[in-house]
Amino acid sequence: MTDRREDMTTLPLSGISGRATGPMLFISDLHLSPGRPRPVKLFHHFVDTVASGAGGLFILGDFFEAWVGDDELDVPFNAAIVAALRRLADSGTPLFFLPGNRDFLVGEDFARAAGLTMLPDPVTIDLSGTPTMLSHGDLFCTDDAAYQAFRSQVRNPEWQTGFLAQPLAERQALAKSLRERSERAKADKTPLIMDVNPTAVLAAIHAHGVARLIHGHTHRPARHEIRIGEKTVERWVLPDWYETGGYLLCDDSGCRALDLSLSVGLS
Ligand code: LP5
Ligand code: MN
Repeated sequence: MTDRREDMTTLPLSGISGRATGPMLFISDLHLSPGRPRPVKLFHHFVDTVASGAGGLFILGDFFEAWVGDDELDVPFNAAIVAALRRLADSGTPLFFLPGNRDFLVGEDFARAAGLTMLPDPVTIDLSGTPTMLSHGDLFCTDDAAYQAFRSQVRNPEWQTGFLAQPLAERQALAKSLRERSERAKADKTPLIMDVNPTAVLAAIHAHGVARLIHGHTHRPARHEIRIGEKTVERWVLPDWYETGGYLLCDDSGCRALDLSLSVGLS
């Protein structure tokens, strides 16, 4: 599989549009897997309630706990999730998917089955007149040199072709052992090393001329303000969905973070 998405850093600001009415919603880091039922329950509530009236839904990576190739579509757990996305798309909510470090191997078969549009990382869109950069966020974790070296390796198209040629069960086993290795590696890293690097964030903001950045990955939900001369740039960090789940809602009046379990009455 080639990963040309990596080369395409921006789309025309007018390149993405949603329903004429309805807010744009942003989610990431659901980490959906059969072994973790709560995010799955939250996801189905979200689709049936909040997302069904949205102008567009942007999924900014780590939607799945791990995705080792589009033959994962045949796994019944994944098929049910993809069917829910498809119903949402068919009901009129445009869906966009920007992969994360857990699901960068989603491909065209997945996109077709779910009825969504794949996005490169990063990508710039026009949100009610505000140029906004979307990213999973791991790109900005430049202090984590071991991770960035690993990232370069697995985002390499030749590496991906070789990996995808292996049987599904072997890929799943490799991903499992890599997860364990990653957890051990993280235990030796400081929280600061695993956060975004402010200089990398600033450089991307300058390079893309945006006034807002929305990303996930770090699981540290927040709204940060970055002062650049007279200008204030917003950096929104999306939450994971392990416990409560949450999403960012943006409309003509700006963006606000909403707690999903409160809005759907889950406890
Ligand atoms: O995912 P998270 O948030 O817990 O940690 C990330 C970084 N870790 C990863 C690895 C993923 O968790 C592994 C899961 C991948 C599933 C699907 C992939 C399909 C391909 C599978 C290929 C076998 O992304 C972690 C960061 C952290 O975010 C914070 O930013 O620190 O990075 C690491 O832990 C990486 C280690 O520092 C270095 C790992 C070296 C492993 C070398 C293996 C070389 C072989 C490569 C191919 C098998
Ligand atoms: Mn991530």
